[in-house]
Amino acid sequence: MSRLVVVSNRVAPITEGEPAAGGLAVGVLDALRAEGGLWFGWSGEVSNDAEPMPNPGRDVGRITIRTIDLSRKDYDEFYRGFANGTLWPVLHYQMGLARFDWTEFAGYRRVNHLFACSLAPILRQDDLVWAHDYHLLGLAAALREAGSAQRMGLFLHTPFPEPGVLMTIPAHAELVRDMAAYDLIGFQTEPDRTAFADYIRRHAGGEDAGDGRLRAFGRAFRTGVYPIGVHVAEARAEAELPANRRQALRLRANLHGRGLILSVDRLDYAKGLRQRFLAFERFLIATPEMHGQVIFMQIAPPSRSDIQTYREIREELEGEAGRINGRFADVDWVPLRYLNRSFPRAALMPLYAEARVGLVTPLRDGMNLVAKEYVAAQDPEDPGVLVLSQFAGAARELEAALIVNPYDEAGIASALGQALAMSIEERRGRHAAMLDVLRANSLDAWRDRFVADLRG
Ligand code: GDG
Repeated sequence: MSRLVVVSNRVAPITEGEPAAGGLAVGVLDALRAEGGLWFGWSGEVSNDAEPMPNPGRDVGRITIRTIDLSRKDYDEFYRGFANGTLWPVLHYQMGLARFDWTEFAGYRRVNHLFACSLAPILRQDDLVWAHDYHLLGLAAALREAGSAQRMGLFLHTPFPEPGVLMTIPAHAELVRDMAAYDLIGFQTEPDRTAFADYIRRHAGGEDAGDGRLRAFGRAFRTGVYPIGVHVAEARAEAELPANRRQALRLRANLHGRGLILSVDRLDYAKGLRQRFLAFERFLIATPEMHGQVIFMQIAPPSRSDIQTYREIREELEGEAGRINGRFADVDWVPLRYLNRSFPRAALMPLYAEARVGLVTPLRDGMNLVAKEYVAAQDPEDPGVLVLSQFAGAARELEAALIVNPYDEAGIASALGQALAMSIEERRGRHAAMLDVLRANSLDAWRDRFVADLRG
């Protein structure tokens, strides 16, 4: 059987016998562990050399890890520049926060070529190449230029925006032409796939041959929808494991029976944290009887902190948290707990299980695994309520959540009231419906379907 070669911007630090950190890493590792394979990507190191040499390969069980370092110029133009300064905001419909610079776009393409030049010589003829995410839209095109003819697939973890939004990036045509060099492009939801197909038809002179097949730029390729999932039973088991519950028990003792609203997000403007803080404030204004009865805890590990827009959102949130607490706190109650730090994954699941409400309100999100983990971690006999943004990919599947518009502070405030007052029968019913969907669209199903379609 053909070997699986996974390419992602970062190769997650993995150690044999230890669980991996996040959704992508878990999904990729499962795939590689099952059949063995190669994982290729950036080491996370920025080198002082202008042209760093590839690092020596390393085997972890049946997985071979190959990494390259980036030069300072690559890091600035590719990673901080086009990938996270242009693509990330535009893919999340935040055009006002995006910048564009042709030099950075050239740097983005250069790094895609750098990946391709290091990878092409170690590829075997019948390898399957599975690239991940918005950093590598140009990898297949670069590999083809380097003479690689293997089957290549891309899974985009972010949303794909409507053509008018994508076209705010001056290099949109080059980007999409590069993407067409893949044999399979996977999206999180049908609207993402449709937006891409619309662009191909209306702006790239291509055609839609039906059944996800597209033709453009002299190539035929496939698109499909593969909603990423979670390991459902594992999340619940981790939530119940005594060794994981240390923090959760401390939290419970400290809540004194107050209802907990919990949010967990990388500190990113696309996650809608500011609007969420204001919605919580709106809730406190509207329900004085809940003062002293409820606590909102926001866990927000810092992310991409060397990018200006990310520093700004961090300062802004610190200001808002202080202001809201200053306005409402009492001698024995502080309504908002803002934790600007990360937790071990194992400790997160029991924290989800403690929360009466999981508040997940991104402005846009490809999927949002926190929403799915929150549901999976609940006790089915006494589950909490998920309040979920209509603009998270997860809302396409988790229809039994309380669906809100993340820009509607009053709407979120009212959903919080509804969630906190919900009867146990209704909570159980909604939770069971969501659990069914999570089981059907598990992380295993995501990986197996993508790899099977890529094998084609
Ligand atoms: C991208 C897309 C898509 C969070 N805090 C901690 C921690 N986490 C873990 C969560 C979850 C993961 O990180 C975050 O996943 P999300 O899906 O919520 O968001 P992104 O990071 O933006 O992921 C997204 C995803 O890719 C997969 O395709 O769903 O739309 O943007 O698993 O649990 N993990 C640990 N400590 C923390 O403090 N260990």
